[in-house]
Formats: sequence, structure tokens, C-alpha cells
Amino acid sequence: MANPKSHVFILITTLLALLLLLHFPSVSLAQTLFVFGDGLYDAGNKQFLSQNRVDASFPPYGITLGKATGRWSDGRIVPDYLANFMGIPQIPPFLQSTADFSHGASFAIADATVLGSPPETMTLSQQVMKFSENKNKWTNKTLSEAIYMIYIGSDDYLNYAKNNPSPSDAQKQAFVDQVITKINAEIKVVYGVGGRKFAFQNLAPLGCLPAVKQANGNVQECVKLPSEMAALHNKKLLQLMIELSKQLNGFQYSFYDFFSSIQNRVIKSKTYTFETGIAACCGTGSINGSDCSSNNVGHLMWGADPEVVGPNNLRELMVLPLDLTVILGDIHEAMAAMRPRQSKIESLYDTKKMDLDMENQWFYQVDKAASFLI
Ligand SMILES: *[C@@H]1O[C@H](CO)[C@@H](O)[C@H](O)[C@H]1NC(C)=O
Ligand SMILES: CC(=O)N[C@H]1CO[C@H](CO)[C@@H](O)[C@@H]1O
Repeated sequence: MANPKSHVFILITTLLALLLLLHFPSVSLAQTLFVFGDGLYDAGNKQFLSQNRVDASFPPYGITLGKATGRWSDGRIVPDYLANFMGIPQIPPFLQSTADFSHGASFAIADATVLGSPPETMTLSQQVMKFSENKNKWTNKTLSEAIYMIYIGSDDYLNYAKNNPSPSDAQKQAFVDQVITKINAEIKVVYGVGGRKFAFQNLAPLGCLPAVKQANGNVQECVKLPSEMAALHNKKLLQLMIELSKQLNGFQYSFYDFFSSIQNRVIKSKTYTFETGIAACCGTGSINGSDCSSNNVGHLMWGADPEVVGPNNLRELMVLPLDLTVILGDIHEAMAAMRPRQSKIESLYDTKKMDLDMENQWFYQVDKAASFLI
């Protein structure tokens, strides 16, 4: 996978993070969050851009919070949980011009793609351009300490599969390469502006989404092509992360293997205490399934499972110093400085419950988001 040198690097960073985490399990240094992506991460941008009715502005969206906010969710979205965990307010949609962006901004918007130029949305490039044009809203220090969270590509592959029912292997690979090349270019723009800490979530097995199966007319079987495209993409995306961490000085990342996480649940749903992995949570149609909010999932997302997250989990990404040698010199000082924040976070939040909530929310949302594509 990686060369020995980067193994050593990973080992050292993991040990360092572990050392900090042992003393202060939820210490957070990052105080700013920038979000890029599609409907899964949309905090309400769509309603500021669209001329049409935006479903997410109306119930049942937002029902668990009693208010629809433009999030494609029954309540909070994953970046909200992360913000909560970091001890900062929810990150507002950038298109809400009156919002307070002191802790970051969300550029994510429903229907976003990497390639093409779909109407009433912003491609990844357009999102990154907006971020870059507005970088003066934040200091250089803030920009370099921030976490950059990215989830994008589902719509590219679902649309591709719809328009190209039987592509050759070479055609599939060529399309994936186009998507990855573009993502690479955009990460470099963010890095150029000062971004160092990237949190990537890879794509779900798109053909297993209930909405996709339903549209295919066979709810028992996952649709092969969309999942295959997602798997090809994920492999290349991980390679890109490894490559960038060698190429770009100080580039740090957390890679969450959402694909495996979802697939484990679809295949071994009982193990994960979902009532079913076949039907959707709270959806409509023949396989909508059961109430997702009552599910109790037995393992931590982006939290601790070394099989699906690496090389750093989100907590580690938050605390990893930009310059590792500095912390080696000043570790006691750094820990002392973190102590008040640590106690504050622990007194305010049930961090374990937050991990579980995040997991449930992800599962719910990826399905919901996909149901609007078909
Ligand atoms: C911020 O960083 C840029 C380069 O990324 C540099 O040109 C600029 O002078 C810096 N601003 C301050 C205030 O240090
Ligand atoms: C297959 C399945 O679980 N279908 C359910 C979908 O939701 C409706 C209403 O909430 C139920 O009546 C179905 O049983």
C-alpha cells in the first residue's frame, strides 16, 4: 500500500495522537470546519440557489428538530455532529449571506457533481472557487488548522450508470480517472489556500441503495454497475490520498471507508442490529423499512474502527499538530493548553452517543439523498 517511509510517518503520528488521546480523549484544536459536497452534507445552500420548491425546506425534513432547515435529513447532518464534537456552532450554508462564518462555511449543495454542470447546484470546482474567493474572511492560521470535509461523486456515478448501461472496463476506468483527476486538482486549490487537514468519506455501494434497487425493479439484489463504479472510485481516491500525503508537505487526512461500513450493514444487518439492511429507513416505496431513529448501532463511525478508518480518525485529525516537531518539543505545554477545552467538551457533550448518532444519520441520509436522483 504505502512505502516504508510513510508507514513510519503514520506510525509516529498515530502514536503521538494516541499519547494525547490517552490523556485527553476528546481534545480538539481545530475550531473551523469547511464542508464540500452534495446533498449528504448540504446545510441549506440549495434553497438559496433554486428557483423551484426545495423539498428539504419543508417537513418531513427536520422533523426530529421540529424545523426544516434545508438539510436533506430528518434532523442534523453529519457535519453538524462533527461541529458539535469540535465544540463549535453548526456550520452555516455559505449562500446564506447574513450567517456568521467565523467557524467555517458549508459549500455543499444537493445535486452537486464533480464533472459536468448540472443546473441549480454548484460543482465541486464552483464550491472550491467560492471558498477560495472568500478566503480573506479567515486568517491564515484558521485556514491551516481547519478541517476540510468532503463527500462527493455519488451523482456522477449514478448519472453515468443511468446513461451508460453497459460500458467496457476501459470506459469505466476512464470515467473514474476523470473524476479523480478533477478532485485532485480541487484538493490542491484548497491546499494552496492553506488547507492541511482533510476528512474524506468514500462512496457508498451505490447499487445497494434502496432507491436504486427499487428503480431497477429488483429489490432483493444490489445493482451491479453503480456499486462497481463506486468501488473503482474508492480505490483510486485512497491512492490519491496516499499520493498527496507524499507530494504535499503537511497534508493530513482521515479516510473513512463508508463503502465497507454500509456494505457490512447491508450484508450482515443483524450483526449491526439494524432490523434490516435491505429496506430503507423512513422512506417510501416497496422497501422503505423501519424507523431509523430507534436503531442502536454497535460500533463507532470515524471514531475507533481501524478497519474502516485510516490513517487518522477524525479525533486524531483534529488534534494532530500542523508541525509535528513543535509538539514533540512542547508536548507538556500543549497538553496543559488543551485541558480546559477538554473538560468543557466532556461536560457539554456525550461524545460516545454523538458517534452513534452520526452513524445512524449517515445511513439514513445516504439513502435519502440517493432517492432524489432517481
Ligand atoms: C497568508 O498566506 C499567503 C500565502 O498563502 C500570504 O501571501 C499572505 O501574506 C499571508 N497573510 C498573512 C497576513 O500572513
Ligand atoms: C417493506 C416495509 O417495511 N414497508 C413499510 C413502509 O412504510 C409504510 C408506512 O410507514 C409501512 O406501512 C410499510 O409496511
